[in-house]
Amino acid sequence: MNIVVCVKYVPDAQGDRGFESDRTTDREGVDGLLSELDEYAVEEALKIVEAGEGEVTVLTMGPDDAATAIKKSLQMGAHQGVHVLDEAIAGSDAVATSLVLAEAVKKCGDVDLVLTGLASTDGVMSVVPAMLAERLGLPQVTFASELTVEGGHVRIRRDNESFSETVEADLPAVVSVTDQINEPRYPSFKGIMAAKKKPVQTWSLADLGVDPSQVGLDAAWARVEETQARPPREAGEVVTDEGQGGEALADFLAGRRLA
Ligand SMILES: Cc1cc2nc3c(=O)[nH]c(=O)nc-3n(C[C@H](O)[C@H](O)[C@@H](O)COP(=O)(O)OP(=O)(O)OC[C@H]3O[C@@H](n4cnc5c(N)ncnc54)[C@H](O)[C@@H]3O)c2cc1C
Repeated sequence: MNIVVCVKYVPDAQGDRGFESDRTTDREGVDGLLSELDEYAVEEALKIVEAGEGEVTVLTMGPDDAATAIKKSLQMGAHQGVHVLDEAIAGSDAVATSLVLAEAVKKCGDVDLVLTGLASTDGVMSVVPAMLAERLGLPQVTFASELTVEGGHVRIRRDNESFSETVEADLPAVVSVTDQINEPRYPSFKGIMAAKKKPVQTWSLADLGVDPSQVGLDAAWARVEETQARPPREAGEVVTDEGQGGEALADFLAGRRLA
């Protein structure tokens, strides 16, 4: 079972995130890391391969620093990495991202399963997996909170508020997983040392046969027109309970039409 896991390098959500003058995400001004939701996809791939056989390849598209996302995945146990790195990619939207990732998956050769996170923690569009499946001509099943691979099929459970459904697709397939699916492992000391020797290939757009005019900000189908920082949170109202706490709470909720 050869699995490709798409992993994105994103600005740390704990940092003070901002935008460039062209309103693309500022990726230099704040530390980046492997998108936390992608750790679940890496963990699931490792579990599948450990229960049988095969290899896990992690694939990222992003600037130099995106190698950090590959490194963390290799430390967790992935076997190899692919980094698509090309200046023309900067400013790409989800449509262009899916094009580049699809061509990279094809170049990886015989792939049985493509796993992704539920969404990146920066763009949070949740559309790249579906676009990727369309471009690869593969079935896609999304939002998996449980996953089994058996006899050439992948079976997943999707949960929503009122019911759960079980969905099956033939392999190869593209599957996005939620943060309910597993508990991602921390890299062990052994894993950190082993990662240093694992192969990472760097591919350009030319290596993938992608025309640079199809990617980047100028080719984006959607543009961010305006950004506004969310106003800082106002200090809460403190009520000292001197016997009237319940009433004060009821008034507070009623005043906001919450009760
Ligand atoms: C309204 C809106 C407008 C936007 N407009 C622009 C714009 O004009 N210009 C611009 O540059 N950007 C724009 N973006 C951002 C851009 O579309 C995303 O950053 C793009 O990389 C993919 O979408 P996403 O990150 O939300 O991925 P999602 O669809 O949320 O990602 C799902 C999964 O796909 C995988 N994945 C996604 N991206 C990568 C990657 N690069 N490498 C590896 N795996 C990946 C990960 O596994 C991830 O968990 C916009 C975003 C929004 C929400």
